[in-house]
Amino acid sequence: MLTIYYVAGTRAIRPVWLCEELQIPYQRQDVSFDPEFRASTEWRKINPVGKVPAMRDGDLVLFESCAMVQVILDRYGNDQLAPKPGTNENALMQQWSWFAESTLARPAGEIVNHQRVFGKDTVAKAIAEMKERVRLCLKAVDDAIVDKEFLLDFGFSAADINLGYSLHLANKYVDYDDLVNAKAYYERLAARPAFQRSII
Ligand SMILES: N[C@@H](CCC(=O)N[C@@H](CS)C(=O)NCC(=O)O)C(=O)O
Repeated sequence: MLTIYYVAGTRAIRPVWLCEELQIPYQRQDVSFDPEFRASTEWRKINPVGKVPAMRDGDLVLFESCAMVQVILDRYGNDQLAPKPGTNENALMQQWSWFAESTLARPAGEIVNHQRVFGKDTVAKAIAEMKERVRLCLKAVDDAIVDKEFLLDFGFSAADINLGYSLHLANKYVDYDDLVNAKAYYERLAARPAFQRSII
């Protein structure tokens, strides 16, 4: 049985959302986000840098949420939610998935980390700089989604799941009501029943 190690609000939402969209069997195992647990030998065997999420499928243990999304698609996707490998549409799915984690979620995640570590001693300039980086990404999404329901002409895909989580994260820290296309796109994604099931 596919197991997703889950903490609410984290990138565990991505693989859980995908399983819910695909309607495949999986088990959600809630784990602690407590730093002590994440530093434990037990957890470090699963995620060597003590982050969340992780996934187990038989002998396979994985960290990195977007890799989990791709592996679930490859193993259980049945050709759904992803354009054929090698096509331009698939290339765009890869592009937006990498963008979601390595370009948008990176500064958004650093806002979270910075606030968690420094508490009331946060460096306002550092937070402002990271918010600017997030805004730049949100503007790119806003421009890309004009007159489109989802990122790809293919329709709803794993790219929307990967980016949807990053928007969910950014939404908590950066105001982007003025980016009406990006905002409406996030609201469309957030209204999906499978997304709703992934956040509770
Ligand atoms: N690129 C990793 C990022 C994992 C990550 O940063 N997870 C956050 C929660 S969403 C975390 O565990 N943060 C704790 C920390 O960095 O100390 C992924 O996509 O799985």
